[in-house]
Amino acid sequence: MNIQDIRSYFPILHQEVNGNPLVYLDSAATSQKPVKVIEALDEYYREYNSNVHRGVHTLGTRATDGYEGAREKVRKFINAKHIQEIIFTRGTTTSLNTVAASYARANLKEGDEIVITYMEHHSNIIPWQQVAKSTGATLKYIPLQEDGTISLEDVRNTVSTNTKIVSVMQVSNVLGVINPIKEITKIAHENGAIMVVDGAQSTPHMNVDVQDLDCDFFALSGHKMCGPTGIGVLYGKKELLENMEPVEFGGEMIDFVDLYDSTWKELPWKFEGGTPIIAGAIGLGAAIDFLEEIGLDNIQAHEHKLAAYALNKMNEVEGMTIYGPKDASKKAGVVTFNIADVHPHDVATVLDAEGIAVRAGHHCAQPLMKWLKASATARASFYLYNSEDEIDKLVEGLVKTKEYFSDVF
Ligand code: 7TS
Repeated sequence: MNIQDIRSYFPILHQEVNGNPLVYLDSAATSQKPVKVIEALDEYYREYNSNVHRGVHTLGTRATDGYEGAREKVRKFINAKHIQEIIFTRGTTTSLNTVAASYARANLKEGDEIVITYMEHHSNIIPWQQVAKSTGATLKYIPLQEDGTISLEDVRNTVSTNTKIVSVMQVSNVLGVINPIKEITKIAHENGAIMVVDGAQSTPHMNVDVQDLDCDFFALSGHKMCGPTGIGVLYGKKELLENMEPVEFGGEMIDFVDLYDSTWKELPWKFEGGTPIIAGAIGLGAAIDFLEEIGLDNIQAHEHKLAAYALNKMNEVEGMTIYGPKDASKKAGVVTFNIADVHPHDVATVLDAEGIAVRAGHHCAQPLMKWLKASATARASFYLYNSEDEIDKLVEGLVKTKEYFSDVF
């Protein structure tokens, strides 16, 4: 993987921010977009913008082919068995909410349990809190080990035959931890529960095979994997989706509408009410082509190298606290940290003046922050276009930040 070649595909990277070359280390929030994706969107709007599944006119047919072609690309990308199992949504948040609103509300009752972990993103916590409130089910948390990883023993101790849903992120957006989803799924199934996976941070960075994981639902966001914002996917096993009610009702998702009752289209369209996210899906398809050309294995190996390099270099900075596993082999390309007593927002502000973009805050994981005993942290997240040089700049920036604040106080 030649990093200069890779960087040349991302026009946004070639600019100065505050008088310095941009160092973009916030890809866990959203990734940058390669020319291929930008051009796919441009081409759609310039040449064949049209609604889908409607008419017979040429532009409409081309738009429908583009939209449905993108679905097949997603199916292949995550190795789903059937095209009907791929539902386009607005993103991971919408996908998880769909499972909660449709499957969970219909199937859970008092005495049932939903099991999640302390490291989940808010979008994999709050929908289950709401389900618990409305059905009387109980929400339970799998605890974390000292280094922020999950032990299967703790999974076995938390999941029981009362558990109906286990929902776990595949990769943590804060700790970078990669969770053993296949093994957790096995434990869920042994107890008669279904397995939901938040794949927002895994699909951009590693090969995902939903059949091999054997999970029942899987959620992803296009914008984190080089695609446009506003498009995501809910994968669900066909036999489950077939028995679920839609969450949104209106155009596109109906078969026949009478005065007092209606019937739904077949899968996957019964879950795609209204004019779908046509440009977004086509852009996501182009992003998948791009990622597959580079190779997810190559991307993961590159990020792994960057994470190891960053952990090493950052640990040398005095006063540095790094959260999560210190062993890079257990991590994706995310390093979350605090430096001495400097507030992470101040860290991010000083780094921004150097052209370095990192995120500061609670990262939409307040229960995890509580567990880490930190009100907020700074986070550097890497992707295929980042280099070791950029990590050197980050480390220089962190040394500067620390010196600046120790002079002030
Ligand atoms: N799940 C995980 C693990 C995430 O990291 C995010 C977004 C989401 C779900 C929600 O995805 P969305 O596309 O529906 O918004 N994470 C972050 C982040 O870490 N910084 O900004 C957004």
